[in-house]
Amino acid sequence: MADSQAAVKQGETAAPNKAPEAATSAPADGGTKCKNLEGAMGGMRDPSKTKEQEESDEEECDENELEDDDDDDDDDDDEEGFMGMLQNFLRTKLDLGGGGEGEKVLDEVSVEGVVKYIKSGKCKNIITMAGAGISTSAGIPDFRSPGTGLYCNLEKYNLPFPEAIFDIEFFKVNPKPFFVLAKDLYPGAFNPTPSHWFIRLLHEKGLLLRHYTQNIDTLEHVAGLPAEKVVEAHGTFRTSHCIGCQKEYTQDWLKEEIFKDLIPKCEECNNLVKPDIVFFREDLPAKFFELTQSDFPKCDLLLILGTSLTVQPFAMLINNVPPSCPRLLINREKAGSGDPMMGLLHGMLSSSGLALDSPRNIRDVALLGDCDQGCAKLADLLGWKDEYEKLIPCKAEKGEKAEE
Ligand code: CNA
Repeated sequence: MADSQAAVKQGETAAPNKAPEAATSAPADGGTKCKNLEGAMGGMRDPSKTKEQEESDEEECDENELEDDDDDDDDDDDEEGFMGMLQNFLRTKLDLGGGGEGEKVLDEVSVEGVVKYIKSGKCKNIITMAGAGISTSAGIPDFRSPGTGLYCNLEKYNLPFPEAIFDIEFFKVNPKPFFVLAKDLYPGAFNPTPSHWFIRLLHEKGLLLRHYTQNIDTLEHVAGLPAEKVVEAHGTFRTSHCIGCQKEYTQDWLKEEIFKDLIPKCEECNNLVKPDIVFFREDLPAKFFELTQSDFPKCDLLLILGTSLTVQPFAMLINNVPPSCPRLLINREKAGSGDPMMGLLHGMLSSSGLALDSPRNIRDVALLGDCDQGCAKLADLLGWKDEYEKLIPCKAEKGEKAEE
């Protein structure tokens, strides 16, 4: 993955469950410091650094920025992307620049209200935003679920804290846990879940503007979503690069190394080779910034599925839809009510994110529980049950057998 695209990095607003040793185990940063601090503008903190380390990094960052002319153009584009997100956020939340409170488009702020809205034909540009929760029923653990999430498997992967597995600085020092996980989760070993098939059905119905996913398991592709409909915000396993000389490697080459239990090393310079998935503190793909700019203003229904909405900048996208756009969260827990921008705005705002519990809520709905069940309920209420079940291979098979 190119290290030159975006100033906004992947990171978390909160870093629960950090082991104290995590604060000292990460190495001194080798060249990504400026970007880390720019990432911190989104309210993120580098989980492995102390405040003192961050301050000293900031000083070095300023110096590096003065020297680093080559990156200026890219940085300008990146800033535009980030500022666009910020402007949308402020327009929505502070009523700056027009629009005011959104119009009420749901007759009823409920799942039934959302279904009625979809059925009315007024809703034509649905964006889906997904996280690890849409893939847990395929057997891929998320980070946080009790009992199954990576939080509960720290010993298996020899991790000081769950996010370390996707932390670029941790990876440079100890890549083994990542490659053990990569073998466990390697694309091809899992099948799409009913939630993936529901998103595919939205596409078949001509309603899906774009699917934004934080997942790296490629299951939306296996479910047949065309590549142009999918934004893999946190990258993909399809290509890999040497983290030193940037030589590109194919998925087959990487797979062979991983399945031989080797740590993939560059044939040219012997540095580590890493799949192009975005680790914490790395750049998100340029496609993410380009498409969010054009897609979110057009969105007329946002479906948020299986995500804790804690990883930035992905999580803050929920604020980029128009003020009237309904937002439906399908998740085991209420997520997204916190304010991802508070770190930046230093308390200027009292609330943001989903307004699920606000008396002024006119558009946010939560369908709490299992994603697959939530999608099945939606399909049912929408009158799409038969089509939906025909799309899901195991259900379709059962249906055929029953007919025989
Ligand atoms: P997360 O922070 O682990 O949150 C998952 C959310 O989904 C939680 O709120 C859970 O309660 C909820 N959840 C879990 N299972 C279900 C279910 N069956 N039905 C409904 N809700 C459920 O994961 P996020 O995606 O929010 O965090 C983003 C990280 C996780 C990204 O950087 C990913 O790359 C990373 N990740 C991806 C995968 C994958 O590709 N499948 C797996 C694990 C982690």
